[in-house]
Amino acid sequence: MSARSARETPKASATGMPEARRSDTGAALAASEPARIRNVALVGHSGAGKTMLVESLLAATGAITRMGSISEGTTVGDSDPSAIHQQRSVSMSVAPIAVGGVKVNLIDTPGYTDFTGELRAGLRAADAALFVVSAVEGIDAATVALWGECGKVGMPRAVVISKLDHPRGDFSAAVVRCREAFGEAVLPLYLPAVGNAGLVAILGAPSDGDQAPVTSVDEARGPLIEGIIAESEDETLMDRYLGGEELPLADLIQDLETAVARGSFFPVIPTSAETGVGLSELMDLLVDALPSPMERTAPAVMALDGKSIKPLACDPSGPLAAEVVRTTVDPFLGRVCLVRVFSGTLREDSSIHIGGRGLADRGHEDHDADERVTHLYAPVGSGLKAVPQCVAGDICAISKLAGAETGDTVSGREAPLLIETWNMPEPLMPIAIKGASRSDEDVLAKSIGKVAAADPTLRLERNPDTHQLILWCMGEAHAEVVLDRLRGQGVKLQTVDVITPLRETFVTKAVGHGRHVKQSGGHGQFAICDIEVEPLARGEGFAFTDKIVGGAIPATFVASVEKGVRSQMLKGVSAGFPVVDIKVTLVGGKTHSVDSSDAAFQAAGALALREAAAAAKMQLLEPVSSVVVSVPDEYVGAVMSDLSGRRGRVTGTDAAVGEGAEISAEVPDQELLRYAIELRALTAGTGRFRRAYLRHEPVPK
Ligand SMILES: Nc1nc2c(ncn2[C@@H]2O[C@H](COP(=O)(O)OP(=O)(O)OP(=O)(O)O)[C@@H](O)[C@H]2O)c(=O)[nH]1
Ligand SMILES: [Mg+2]
Repeated sequence: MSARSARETPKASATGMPEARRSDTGAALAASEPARIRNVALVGHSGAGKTMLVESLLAATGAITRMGSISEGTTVGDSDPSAIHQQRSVSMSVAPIAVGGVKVNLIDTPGYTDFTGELRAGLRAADAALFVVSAVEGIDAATVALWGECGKVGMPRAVVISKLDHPRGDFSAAVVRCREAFGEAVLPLYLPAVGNAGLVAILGAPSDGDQAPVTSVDEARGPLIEGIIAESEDETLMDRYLGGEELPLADLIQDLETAVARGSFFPVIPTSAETGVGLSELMDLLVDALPSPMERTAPAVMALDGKSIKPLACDPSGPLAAEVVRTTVDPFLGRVCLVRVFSGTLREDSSIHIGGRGLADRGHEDHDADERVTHLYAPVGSGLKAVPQCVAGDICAISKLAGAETGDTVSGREAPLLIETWNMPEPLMPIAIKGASRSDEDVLAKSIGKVAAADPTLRLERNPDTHQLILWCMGEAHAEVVLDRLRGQGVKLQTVDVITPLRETFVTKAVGHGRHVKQSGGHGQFAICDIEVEPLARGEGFAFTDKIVGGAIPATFVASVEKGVRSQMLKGVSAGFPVVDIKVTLVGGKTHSVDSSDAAFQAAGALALREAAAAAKMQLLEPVSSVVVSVPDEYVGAVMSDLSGRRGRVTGTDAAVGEGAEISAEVPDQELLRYAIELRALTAGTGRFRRAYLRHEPVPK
């Protein structure tokens, strides 16, 4: 098949087996113009074969001399130690191939849910998505949801059925499942030949050299032609076709390619990374049918003051607007930023402005800095090849940018711009870590900032109540990557149980007598105070009143009593958790003219509170969060009953938001520690939730 080239060469390659691949590795690195660039993100469930597909395309175009393997950890895409260890991609990676003078940036994304942040970044850098569906395992619900999301933003898509060579691979069944999941506009352009020796084109007349397809081409041709015509802008085609007219192949192919680039028709190509079947046809499709960056709308930009600016065109001579889609820390090159250029041209030795906004809640303060591009590279997986420039539409890497983080905008120093960041997923699974020793704590404190700066799906929290260092992660696999990165920086650390920050309060009134008297030898200590403690309403915190009559305790020492009470409240009185929501009234006491002091009254105040607590009925309070879960309708029942199993109170359901439902509930934090992964298991990966601290509530007995 051949799209734009079909117009130049009337005999499209779709009529037969495509010729052997031309290789042009030089052109793969630096594109000269946007029209000769394609950015395609490979997406689909974990294990579908995305990384191997990229590997086989790199080998087929001569970019690498031999294919690596996942099990040996030798692929271009998965070179991260965590990826090798986990035997799956843990981050996005970009590798360019040259196909007939066109630079195709293959953006491999991880399929595992923990790494959706990387998937989002990959899609941001892409102009089209290639859904890789395994002929063995099929499609998961998260991939179906992603298809829908791409549909909403009109992203052009194509489908690759992978692992054709696999003994259990079933192409026809995979196509049926794709059409059920993705819709009727998904149709194969080729069929596998008997024995998977090659592909047979469905469009066009069979030639002598064609091999026998496994199923009838004639049966597949009708629906394909009708599918193309249905999406064609030429409304006369259908009548001509129904009237029995043989439509010119070149016209059909042109219509097909237009529909693909527009995101209304989705071709399916069978492939095997193992045997190389289908790679050539896939490359033709990528170049001919997928849109160039010029055909896609760039994200909205604004000036630094927030004023919006007219949309930017993908023009190498326009103002520079680029976005950091990924950041890594290289031991030699320092911070390496993967950048998608939307407008203008990035050049070596040029001055740029770097700005980031809107991620302060994850520990990434808003920032602005002028920096210099010293080195520009074309990324090839984790490898970097120096290039002099990067034009609009292309993807490159910049090293040694001191302050740049994922999501930042790179623009010209004279006309700084801001691109609104894409939607990044919120990390919702906490893990607590600490250094193995005190000196490791110091190394940890330094390294953790670096690791967090490179990963917007990681949030750090130093819990003020428990003093634990909490890493909010996307899930266990993500946590493992974060820990690997920290250990890679030489930190010896251990994970510990997350402590839920409980609090304590008084349920009944009580009095406390604080007597701190030490008068044997030397300067003595003398302080006596009597307090009454009574419960306050939830959330009211602390109130202190002085009801002493006759100056039994002078005002300065009244303040000392209050200080002592407050510090005891922070330390806790029985269970070691802070005391909240109490009113303390100072009702009496005694002072000594020489031996009384601030310290003595603080000690007496603290003691009085402990005494009162011992006499009162106390209660533990636990944090409760408001949780909003979004799920497809079929999971609503399961999610609701699971929430009540977590001591949650469902406060409402809303079915009106798009497809699926939103369930609101109030759930104790203790029950949410692993909800990020448990909800996923409960809903086949389709459930999402957000949470916000609500209040502390009594822990049920
Ligand atoms: N037989 C066969 N196996 C394949 C093929 N492609 C990939 N595999 C195997 O399938 C497994 C998963 O392949 P990957 O390329 O890592 O899959 P992925 O889609 O990148 O997975 P994630 O990175 O987790 O999203 C590996 O063991 C591959 O060797 C293929 O064409 N044929
Ligand atoms: Mg992979």
